[in-house]
Amino acid sequence: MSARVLVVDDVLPNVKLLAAKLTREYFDVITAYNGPEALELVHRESPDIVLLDVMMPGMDGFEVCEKIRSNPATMHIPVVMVTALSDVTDRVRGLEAGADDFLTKPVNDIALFARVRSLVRLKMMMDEWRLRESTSGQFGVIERTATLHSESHERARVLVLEDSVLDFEKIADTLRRDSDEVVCADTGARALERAMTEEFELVVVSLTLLNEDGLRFCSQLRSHERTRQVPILLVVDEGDLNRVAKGLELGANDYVIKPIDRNELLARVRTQIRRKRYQERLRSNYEQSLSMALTDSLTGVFNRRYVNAHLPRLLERALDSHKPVSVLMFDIDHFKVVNDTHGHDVGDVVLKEVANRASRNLRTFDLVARLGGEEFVVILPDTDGDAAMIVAERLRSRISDSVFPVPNSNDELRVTVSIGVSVGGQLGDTADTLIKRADEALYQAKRQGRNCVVSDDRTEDMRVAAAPTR
Ligand code: GH3
Ligand code: MG
Repeated sequence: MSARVLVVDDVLPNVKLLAAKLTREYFDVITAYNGPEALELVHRESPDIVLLDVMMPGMDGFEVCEKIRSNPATMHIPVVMVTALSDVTDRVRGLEAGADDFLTKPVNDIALFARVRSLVRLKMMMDEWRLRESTSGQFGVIERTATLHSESHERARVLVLEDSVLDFEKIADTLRRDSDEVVCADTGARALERAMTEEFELVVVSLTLLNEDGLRFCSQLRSHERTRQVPILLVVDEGDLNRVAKGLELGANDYVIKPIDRNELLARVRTQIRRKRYQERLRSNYEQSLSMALTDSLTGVFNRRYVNAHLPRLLERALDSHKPVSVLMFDIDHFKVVNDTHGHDVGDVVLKEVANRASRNLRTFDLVARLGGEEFVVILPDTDGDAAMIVAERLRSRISDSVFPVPNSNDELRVTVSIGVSVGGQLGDTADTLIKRADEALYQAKRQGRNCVVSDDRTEDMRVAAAPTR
């Protein structure tokens, strides 16, 4: 994984040393010697991560970090503060300024590289989600997502794997300040069982368990689909940085060192929970807008865009499997009269009910779509002309045989549809020709007096040829 790292420090040898180490690990390094220069590079070069010194003349690291965080164009870039300050209050101040981590010089190389890699990996994943969300947002159906920093961090459900009652109590007591619900498990097996059956927004894993290695549990969490995305925060003894590095490689997101400082724990937990919620929001917006882009908002059935994408694929498959695909095209008869007599709103209700009746009377893998206006299409995979005619006839009668209630009135409506049928799945059949043939058959049905089913000529020929001779 190659990534661009911005190293910021006012002391030249510090920059050189860190840059050399990172270059040796194949990172692409850029450097800045003061706050304003760092901000300019952040804008111009959009690095994947910033390693930021805190004490610099003029603008210090806290301020640089706050500025990066307050600009929507740069707020997603991970920032690690690397500093001679070792006071817990400085560390908490750094985390509160929005830093993802706060490392004290001299920095352990293994821990640093592992940290950089895991933050860069996370950033790339988030970038991917943001990109997808913004693409899907171009369909204009979803309100833009709030920012990472406007997410709430309270009332999370947290699972803690810890076998020391004292340590668990300290963690739980701290997290309850944010009204979190904290659940304890004292073995990896019990923790895994709960993680697989319940929802958690964060898992805290102690690496100081007496009888087992907490990293095994981390690796199990990452290998199951259900728990792959849950953030993991490690709790480690000082001097155990090699295992921290291993944990970050395995996919843990962050760590705190014992003895735990409550404010630091809280700051790190909040970051993880916010990020998790933000990511969930991006993902659900994306999925929602995708489904909205492919469905008809009035009736909830698929739209023309989906048919255009899906029918060609069904035809390809039909060619391979030698199974036909049938298309029913139907249109409400004299729908204009419904609108003119009862109003557009009642017209809409009729459209919904027609879509409903069609969907309810088909197999689950058949597909109903509204092409526009009062015109619908039904696609029936693995269905020949005879079967398609039976389905079409059933559909026609389900719509015409029982009346449609008119909302807010005692009136009832009788609605009928005309249906055209075509069958494809042979070489040369395309989605366009199949739909066109069904459309021509539909036109014939209208001419024959409406409320009836007609198949197109080719489909009719195939049915006659396939019929048993008497
Ligand atoms: P035919 O039997 O020949 O199909 O006659 P028709 O009246 O159904 O056909 P025509 O094409 O003349 O009229 C279709 C009407 O459908 C006109 C249009 O206002 C109405 N319509 C199209 N889309 C919508 C919609 O989303 N809601 C409502 N309520 N009406 C719609
Ligand atoms: Mg019509």
